[in-house]
Amino acid sequence: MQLYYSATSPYVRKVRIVAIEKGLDGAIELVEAMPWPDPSLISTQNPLGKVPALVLDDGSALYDSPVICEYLDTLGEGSRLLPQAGPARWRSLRIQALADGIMDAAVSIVLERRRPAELQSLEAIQRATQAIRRGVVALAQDLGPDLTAPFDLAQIATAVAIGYLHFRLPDLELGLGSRRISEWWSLIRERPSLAATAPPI
Ligand SMILES: N[C@@H](CCC(=O)N[C@@H](CS)C(=O)NCC(=O)O)C(=O)O
Repeated sequence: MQLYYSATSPYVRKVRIVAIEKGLDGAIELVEAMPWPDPSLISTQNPLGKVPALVLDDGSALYDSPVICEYLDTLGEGSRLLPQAGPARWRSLRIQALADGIMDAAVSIVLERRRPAELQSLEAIQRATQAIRRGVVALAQDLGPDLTAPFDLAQIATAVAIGYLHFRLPDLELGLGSRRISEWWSLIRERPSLAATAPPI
């Protein structure tokens, strides 16, 4: 399998953490395909021009990150990262959607800030910032009473979202605003799959 990736994408990081946690890291070749500024390479695998895309051995490609994560979860070793049925599955998928939505809002701020100052929309930045603030509060509630619960897809998505806020928007101090998130973060931050996929400084 080949993973078309960029080193700073949080969606790619989520997929790579899942691959490591499932013991599949060695089965995946990384192909760098930076969508900015040139989406031509990634567009050969994902018509939307976005990383990640996972090219399977039969030449077909999977995207986007929730689909790839679920696919890898069916292949790898160990217990499932995404429960297969029932309320636990819907809870995990909801938390992943929340974490991915926080990443979407954070990426939109990063892109807005890259525009010339006179073209930036303060309103768009504030709207996305509020969405992130609400999202982080909800993620903290979703962690549940047991902070040592298994590192499943919900926790992986949460960790990647919080990590991306630290990485790209440290000035907004959005990621560790909640004591609960801070406590949990200090428990999981040394995990090898997180360390191995940390974005370049
Ligand atoms: N929902 C997608 C989001 C992927 C995404 O937005 N990737 C960004 C990189 S962080 C990208 O490739 N953007 C290029 C573009 O929007 O043209 C997923 O979960 O895979």
